[in-house]
Amino acid sequence: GTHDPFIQAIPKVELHVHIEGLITPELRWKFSQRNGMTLTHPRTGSVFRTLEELQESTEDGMKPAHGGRQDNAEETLSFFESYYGGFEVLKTKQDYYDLAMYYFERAARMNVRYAEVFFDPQGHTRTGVGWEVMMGGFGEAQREAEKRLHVKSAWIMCFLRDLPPESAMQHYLAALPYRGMIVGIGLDSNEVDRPPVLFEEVFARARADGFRITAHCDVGKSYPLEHIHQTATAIGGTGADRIDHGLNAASSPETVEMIREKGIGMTVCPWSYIRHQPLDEVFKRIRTLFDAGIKMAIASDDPAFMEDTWISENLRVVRKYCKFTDEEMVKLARDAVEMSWAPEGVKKEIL
Ligand code: ES4
Ligand code: ZN
Repeated sequence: GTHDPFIQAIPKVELHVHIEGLITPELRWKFSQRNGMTLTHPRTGSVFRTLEELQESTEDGMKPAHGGRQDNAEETLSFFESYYGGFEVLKTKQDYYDLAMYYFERAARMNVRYAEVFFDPQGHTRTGVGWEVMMGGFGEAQREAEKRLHVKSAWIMCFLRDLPPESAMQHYLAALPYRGMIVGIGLDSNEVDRPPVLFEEVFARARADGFRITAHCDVGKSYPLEHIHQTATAIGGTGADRIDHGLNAASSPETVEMIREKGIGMTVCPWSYIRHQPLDEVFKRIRTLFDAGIKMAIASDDPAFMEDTWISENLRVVRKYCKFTDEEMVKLARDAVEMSWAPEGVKKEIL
């Protein structure tokens, strides 16, 4: 996008970006080529013979069916079909390293100083990748980024809520040897009929072990307010430390007050919502939550699926449509630092 010196100059903390949400068709093609793989359509089984064919099937991934291409509607992949397709091409430690470095290089250029990056281990183990390949590659990139790019980071391990809670617990236990890299536990993937309390056992265990907790609510559309209530008050025993998205809270003054009173911060990724919801409604809700005094971190989510929009583009769009003043933009940037789970010394460096 166009360069904005004010936004560029803000020292940034990124609290909501999925490492797998960075996998563009170009990256997918590059990794598949070097791993000698053939890519196929997940439903029709037809082979993608060129990058262009792959791009054709994924370009409208996030758009609702009626907004997508009409000529090949049944071939067009849904967001989750495209997203999980990206996991298939990651095979080696080098792949994981390169993907993470792709993020850190981009982050450094946007003046991101610290990032808490989501990863979905269940999506990797089901394609046959081992923990040492995945965490080894991520860890090497993380150390290199801190040293060479001055971008510090930590990982948030998300559980796929459309899989059984038992799978979440198995992955939690398997991740414990890597706990030094992991600052928190999250919940993502398809929210339909999957309330957060289904995963209470693993959240309670994680909290007892000293991990921070967050969960996705209302991604792209409104799900029951109950999911936000469970996240804010119940999971991990007393409720999560943060809520990812959760814009539907703005429809309930009692919910807004409860989130504010508990000091729970929300990560807000405007480009994820404006694909599905009317622009004015989205920004009215963000304004309502901000004006109520809820701490908020503007973030990226899945740049590869949202027209290559990253934290800077998300900051730009809230500034424009919420009419945030420069002072309010600075408040947002400071909220992100305060909401982060970075060591106090790292927070002080950024503030
Ligand atoms: C996701 Cl629920 C959801 N929305 C967008 N991106 C995601 N990555 C994993 N879960
Ligand atoms: Zn997300």
